[in-house]
Amino acid sequence: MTAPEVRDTAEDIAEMEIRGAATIARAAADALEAQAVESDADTPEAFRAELRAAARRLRDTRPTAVSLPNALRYVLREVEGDSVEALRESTVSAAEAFRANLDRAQEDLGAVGANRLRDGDTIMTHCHSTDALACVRAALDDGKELSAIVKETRPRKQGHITAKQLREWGVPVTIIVDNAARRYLDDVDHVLVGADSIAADGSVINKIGTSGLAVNARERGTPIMVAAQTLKLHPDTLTGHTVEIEMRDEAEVFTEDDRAEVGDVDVENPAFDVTPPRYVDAIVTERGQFPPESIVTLMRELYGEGDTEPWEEE
Ligand code: RI2
Repeated sequence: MTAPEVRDTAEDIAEMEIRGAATIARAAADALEAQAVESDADTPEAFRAELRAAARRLRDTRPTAVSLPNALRYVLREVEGDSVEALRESTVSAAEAFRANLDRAQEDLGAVGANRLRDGDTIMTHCHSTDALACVRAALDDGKELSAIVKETRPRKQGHITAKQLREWGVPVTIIVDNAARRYLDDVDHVLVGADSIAADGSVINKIGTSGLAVNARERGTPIMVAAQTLKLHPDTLTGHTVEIEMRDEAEVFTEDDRAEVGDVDVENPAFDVTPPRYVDAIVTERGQFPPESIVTLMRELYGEGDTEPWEEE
């Protein structure tokens, strides 16, 4: 059987009810745990097969944020035992360990990122990233005062989530539309964004619009800081694979009414873009900050050269 939580989580990730690379990873680990707890498999083989099927279902929801398959790999590789009960217990403790690591990584990353932020600095944000906000939180906890220019982030306006969080923390916020970013870059001390995936060459895959922002920021001389825990490192890129960019439904950017008004046009709605490493000043992780070109060393240390995926059929 497939646990209802697996189906619900998969749907919620696909619909972006659950979103943000780290949050998706946590939800995936939770769903595997639910699968293990609710499984009625009567043999270890059947239990493992169900868990692999659940992982495939979760993995197939969105293609770009590598935190999702990295979470599934982490949990599945810890599953061990000769009985259903032992397998169940090991899955539950793997999910618990995964969540604890995630929390710790984000806190440690925040402390590193906060060191880059000075009292009185203004940041510019794009989309909503819990890793990026962890840096702000840690800087505020250090007693620094910050203000923020928050890009709206079309088409789904996740900038509003960032603005709400920053206001709850007492940070003064100015919202701008995405197209206004360059005009405000001279007023900004740091561009601070998250990442859905980091490639072996140090390219940053993040919400559509990040690359244009980074190019503009470089041209204005504004430093670009990417907050990304190591869960965002994409191991497949070590062996030459590229990161798939999710194309989302056109209805997010062009409605039926728009079509009736405008006529027959093609619509493209990429969710992410790729920022080349030369436009990024630092990638901030829980292991310290790295120039993007050196991230490959950390990736190799943490993920090796890759092997068969634990959700493939045996
Ligand atoms: P955290 C989001 O993608 C944004 O691109 C954001 O920068 C990134 O995930 C990382 O978020 P989406 O799920 O893991 O909104 O830092 O498409 O929370």
